[in-house]
Amino acid sequence: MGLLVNGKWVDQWYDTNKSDGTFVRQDSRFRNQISSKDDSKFIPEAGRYHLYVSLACPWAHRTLIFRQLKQLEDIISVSVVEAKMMENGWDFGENGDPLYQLDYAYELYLKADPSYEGRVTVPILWDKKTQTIVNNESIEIIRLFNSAFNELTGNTDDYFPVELREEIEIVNSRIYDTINNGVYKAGFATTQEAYNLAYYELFDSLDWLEERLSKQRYLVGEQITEADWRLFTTLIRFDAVYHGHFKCNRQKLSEFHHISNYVNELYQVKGVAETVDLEYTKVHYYASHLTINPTQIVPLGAKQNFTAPHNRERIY
Ligand SMILES: N[C@@H](CCC(=O)N[C@@H](CS)C(=O)NCC(=O)O)C(=O)O
Repeated sequence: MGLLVNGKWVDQWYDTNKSDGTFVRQDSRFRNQISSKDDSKFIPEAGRYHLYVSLACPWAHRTLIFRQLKQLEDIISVSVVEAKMMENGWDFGENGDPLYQLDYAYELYLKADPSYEGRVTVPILWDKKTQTIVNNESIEIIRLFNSAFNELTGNTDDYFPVELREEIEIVNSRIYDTINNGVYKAGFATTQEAYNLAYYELFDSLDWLEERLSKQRYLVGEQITEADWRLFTTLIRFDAVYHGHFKCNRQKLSEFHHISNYVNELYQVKGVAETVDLEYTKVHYYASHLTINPTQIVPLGAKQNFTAPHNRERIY
């Protein structure tokens, strides 16, 4: 784990903790859009873009789910980095990355911009034509997948409908701060106070969610929206990783009746189960974060069953 400084990779643990021990996430740098407007540098084209992901990463996982839901499998190619992220950061494995045979993701960032400084993160949406990063912010990549390629795929399913946007944003904002990023704030805290705060905020939000999902089937409106998928990728990892490794242990997710039924339902949406790999995910977290788990032992734990029958249709 490290970052790019002055064109060079520096192996260093998170430098992004404030002096009070609070984990702070760096903003993503590549923020281009794909659109068919005349002045657009990046236009929707089949075979032009490539997505680099880790199956462990909840942010990258969103983009993989949207690639499935929006039937982009033949339009956008994808490759998966090695599970472990050690001193050189994300690793492309023995054969290198499929486009340029590079060894590490930081080399791809340098290829996109030799002056890039900072963390090297996944997901990465890459343009094969201009050989650069289009976007490395999952929130923007899923919105782009939601609509930019509709004319090519004919799939017009909309997970960010105009009439629900305001409420989606309100829900997203609490979920991002206290759940998606909240588990990291608990796990990467370096003071007891910072951990306690993240823990209490996280479980307050899970209690709020449990209550909300006892009355409605999805987070916003009557349909699945991006808010559900943004939450799902954190929830599906909860018992396997965040409960133990990140010390988010007031209770397990499976002990929340409504939330766990909701997770099972989303897991069973067509195309989603094949984007989930909890064994790989456990190896990534437990074996890569040496400051939290220096022995790198990956706990065994019971196999989880997300396909258990649920009766949500009948509840509402
Ligand atoms: N804001 C980014 C965050 C992406 C992110 O932090 N990814 C993690 C993996 S879960 C990563 O690549 N971390 C490597 C590092 O920070 O060095 C997004 O949502 O796309």
